[in-house]
Amino acid sequence: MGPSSDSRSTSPIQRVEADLEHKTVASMLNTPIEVNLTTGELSGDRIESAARTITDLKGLFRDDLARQALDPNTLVYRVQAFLPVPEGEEGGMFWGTTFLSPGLVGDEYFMTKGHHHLQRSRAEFYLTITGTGALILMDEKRRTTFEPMRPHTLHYIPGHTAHRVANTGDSVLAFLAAWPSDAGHDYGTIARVGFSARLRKVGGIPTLVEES
Ligand code: M6P
Ligand code: ZN
Repeated sequence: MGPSSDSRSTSPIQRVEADLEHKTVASMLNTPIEVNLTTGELSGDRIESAARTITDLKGLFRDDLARQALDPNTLVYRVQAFLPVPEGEEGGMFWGTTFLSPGLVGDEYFMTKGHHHLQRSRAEFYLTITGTGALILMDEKRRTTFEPMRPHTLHYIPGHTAHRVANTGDSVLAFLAAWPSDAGHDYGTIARVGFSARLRKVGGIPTLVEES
């Protein structure tokens, strides 16, 4: 046997260097997030989750008596998010999935709270995975419009535009979202003045009805 196969031939310094190299390689191995493109579900150990029940959404719908008549634990939507940098930090990106249940409160479709971005200029993408619905957009002049959402539709939400999603179908509406890490959420403005129109089921058809 030659000296190279004898462990005693490796000096302590060489052994430490070999260990360090091993640790460096190990610390460079990040486990990526996985996106199930059939359901929209995100998985991985850095995913955060939040849920909104019909009770959490007091004040959101036009007909509060109809809201109160529903089971208080009814899940309206849940959100998964991958926030790789702290919220508010400039230059990063966030990724999320929203799962919006089907349902009505009176004649108004189940919907997300909706928000402006705190930094008004920040834009966002939504990509529908499954289900049908509507992306409701309101510009700075309070003009409200909507875009139909169905599997594989991609929606660009420009800056300075409030946005919310309603489920107009009878199955879960799941959509992916990507937005800048410094966008932030301004819910207060919507809570105070709302959108100028609501998406209601009129004669069986989703219709934007101006607020009186
Ligand atoms: C998308 C993104 C998120 C948002 C979520 C639910 O996933 O726009 O930033 O939080 O929808 O919408 P909301 O915050 O209006 O309840
Ligand atoms: Zn947004």
